[in-house]
Amino acid sequence: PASRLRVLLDMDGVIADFEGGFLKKYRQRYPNDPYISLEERRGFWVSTQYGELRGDLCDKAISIWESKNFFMELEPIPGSVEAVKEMAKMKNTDVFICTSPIKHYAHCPYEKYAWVERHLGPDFLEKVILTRDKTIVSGDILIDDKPDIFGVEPNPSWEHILFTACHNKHLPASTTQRRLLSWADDWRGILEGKR
Ligand code: DGP
Repeated sequence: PASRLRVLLDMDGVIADFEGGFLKKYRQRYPNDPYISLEERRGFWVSTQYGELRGDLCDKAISIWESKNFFMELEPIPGSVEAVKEMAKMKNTDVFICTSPIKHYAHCPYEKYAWVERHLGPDFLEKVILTRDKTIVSGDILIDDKPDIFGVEPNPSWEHILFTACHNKHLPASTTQRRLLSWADDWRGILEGKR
């Protein structure tokens, strides 16, 4: 009997638009401060690049995603909701949302569940994995926009598929890391290739 394919999906940058939501709220809250357009984003950590722009902007950036309703009000990444729902209905396929909450826990974990319920439906609440270490979660594929995913397990079971985002699109093509360019790209082909 065919064994099941287990797909782990990152949330921020893959299903929910963290970068777009951040920039919009940052500009609203700090209209007189400089900002980094999505075209100019480099590196996974938003606060690092803002801190390089001007020292005080690191804490201002952090204040945005630590605010109530930041995670709740993120827009879906185009095509993500349709793709995740279709994927979850595929035969012999188990889909989990594997996301790292920020350490400021006042709002983020609650709002991530609320976002999943709102956009994907209550059944998906069964599929949420909150962890700061994705290497200890087993799966066949992890679709994630973070280029370097490390933790206590040196040999994770999943293949990391790099989801293209504003901050990683300029990284040189890797011979070891495959990419999913967007939800319009061939995610079905990637899944079929792992069965
Ligand atoms: P994940 O996408 O699951 O690896 O979670 C990473 C989280 O960190 C996500 O909510 C985005 C957020 N993030 C982005 N830039 C920064 C940063 O500079 N500092 C912190 N603390 N979190 C950041």
